[in-house]
Amino acid sequence: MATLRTQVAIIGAGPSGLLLGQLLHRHGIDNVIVERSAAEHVAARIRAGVIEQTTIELLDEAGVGARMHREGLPHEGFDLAFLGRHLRIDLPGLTDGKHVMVYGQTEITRDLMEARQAAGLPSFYSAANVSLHDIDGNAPSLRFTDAEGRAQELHCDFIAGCDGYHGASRASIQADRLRSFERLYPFGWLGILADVAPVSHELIYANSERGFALASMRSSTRSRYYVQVGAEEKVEQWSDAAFWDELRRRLPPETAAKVQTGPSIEKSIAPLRSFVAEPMRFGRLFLAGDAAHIVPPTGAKGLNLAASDVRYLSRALVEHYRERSDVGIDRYSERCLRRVWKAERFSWWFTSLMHRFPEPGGFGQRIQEAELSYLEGSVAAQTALAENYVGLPFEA
Ligand code: RFL
Ligand code: PHB
Repeated sequence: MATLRTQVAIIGAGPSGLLLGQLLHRHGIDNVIVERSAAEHVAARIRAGVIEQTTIELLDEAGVGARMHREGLPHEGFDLAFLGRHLRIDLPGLTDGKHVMVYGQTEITRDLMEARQAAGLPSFYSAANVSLHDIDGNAPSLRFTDAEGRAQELHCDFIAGCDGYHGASRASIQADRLRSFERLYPFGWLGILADVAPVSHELIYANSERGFALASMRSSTRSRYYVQVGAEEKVEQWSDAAFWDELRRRLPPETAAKVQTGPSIEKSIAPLRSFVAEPMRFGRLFLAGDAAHIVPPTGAKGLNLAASDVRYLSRALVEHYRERSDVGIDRYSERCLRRVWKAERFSWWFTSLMHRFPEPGGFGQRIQEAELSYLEGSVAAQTALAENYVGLPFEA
């Protein structure tokens, strides 16, 4: 067995793991990333699109913001469409000047992977059977099989579990030390990516009789659209033509008439789920990002929450190594969870507001209509939506 040593062993090369690695490197802290998938697979995943100001700042701090500032699209508002009406949420107007940026997770991942490679930082892609050892002692380690089939042992001071919802980190915690909270929604999102101009220069979240739809984008020539589908539906059941027809039925008629269609570059269904695992630290293991929590994508919070965990974790580790203080480490879980639960609340609320729920009696439907109508007439309600959408401030 080959033996290696580093300060921080990072499991997972999603945005959490890659961003953490880059921030630690900038502070002179050694780290090794161990990732189950091949690098090409990681680089090709299509996911999030909207990033908050605080995430933009963190990417700058990691030294990977240049292309984002050149190619990302600053967005100052979005539209809610419902009941034949629509409401524009003016982000800077409601939040004292804040906005968001549309820049794909795929691009962020690419920028981070390139920066990591340029800095010559060690990463093991296509690593199999990653296991965690001695997280409660002072000398934790990871074992895995590398891409060439060699057994590897990686000794470290800390392990960062950045391996997503289905990863090995959370799964390695004894059940009685972990408390999980979960809500499943009776639907998923069918998403399509296509090289056609977006139907509008801002995002449109539509609540229609046929279900939710979202018009988003990646650039002025690339669109990202989603429609709510039943939890049991399969992507194979959806031809591109069927998708475009359904999307147009759910958007306001004048918008639907302008939708440009084309072949899909990517098409997939994501189930919708809310999930939180507590705590987020076990001895020398820290969970970050989707490994610890999932939000339904409606609020565009998943990637941003991952970045917020990484912000707390990178600062805690810098304090540990530079200032010999473990305050940040000891408070990591509690600090993250306060922000996580607020984003969980917002994502659940926005999902409940905009989707159609299979529900007998129609009470929930009327409440939804009342809430939308309240939002229309209340600057206070719009402010609450806007301040959550642009991202809540960090605690001191
Ligand atoms: P990831 O991205 O899942 O990365 C985890 C990595 O760990 C690897 N891994 C393992 N490695 C080693 N050993 C194991 N046993 C392993 N098991 C797994 C995986 O291969 C992977 O590379 O988690 P991370 O880094 O925490 O990042 C989280 C984000 O990816 C996620 O929250 C967002 O994509 C959520 N999300 C959105 N977030 C936003 O902030 N704004 C959005 O607009 C937004 N839209 C979305 C979304 C997610 C979506 N889907 C598909 C779930 C839209 C969609 C449709
Ligand atoms: C996306 O463009 O993928 C996207 C945008 C906004 C969301 C979710 C996903 O709320």
